[in-house]
Amino acid sequence: MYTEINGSLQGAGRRFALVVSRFNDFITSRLLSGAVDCFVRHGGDTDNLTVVRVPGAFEIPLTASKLAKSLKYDGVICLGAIIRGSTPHFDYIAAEAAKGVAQAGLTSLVPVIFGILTTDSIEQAVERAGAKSGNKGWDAMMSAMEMADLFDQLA
Ligand code: INI
Repeated sequence: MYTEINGSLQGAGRRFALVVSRFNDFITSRLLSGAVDCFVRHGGDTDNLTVVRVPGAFEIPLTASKLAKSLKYDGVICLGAIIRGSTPHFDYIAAEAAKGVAQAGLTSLVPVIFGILTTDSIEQAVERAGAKSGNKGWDAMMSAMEMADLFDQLA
């Protein structure tokens, strides 16, 4: 019989940092609302959340890395919106953001969650920020809670 380890979804007692980009704030503010709502609905206390604002998605990885390495948090959640339609250098920013967020987790060994939208249009971003395709901020918080509990079990 094998052993199976799963992370549970609980916010109680958890501390998370959220790195939120100001670029495309009309989207990222909705992602933040979704993440906070998810946390509270799973028993979390907003006093245990720290929100750090950065200019754009490009600045997210460095900031997430610093927060993760502080070891003050059970996880770091990265929220941003990179929209191709209005971004000639979309591919560079999107690639650096994805690579950098992964690296922040790998080098700190603290869960760092990718909640950065990369879409072709503003409409697609709106859909993923609380309209018809859910809210990626909510999803990111779910992943953070699951990973935090999983890492407690693996410790
Ligand atoms: N930053 C974003 O978060 N999303 C974007 O769509 C975007 N566009 O369109 O360029 C964007 N650019 C800013 C970038 O992230 C940096 O903040 C900037 O280049 C300074 O380093």
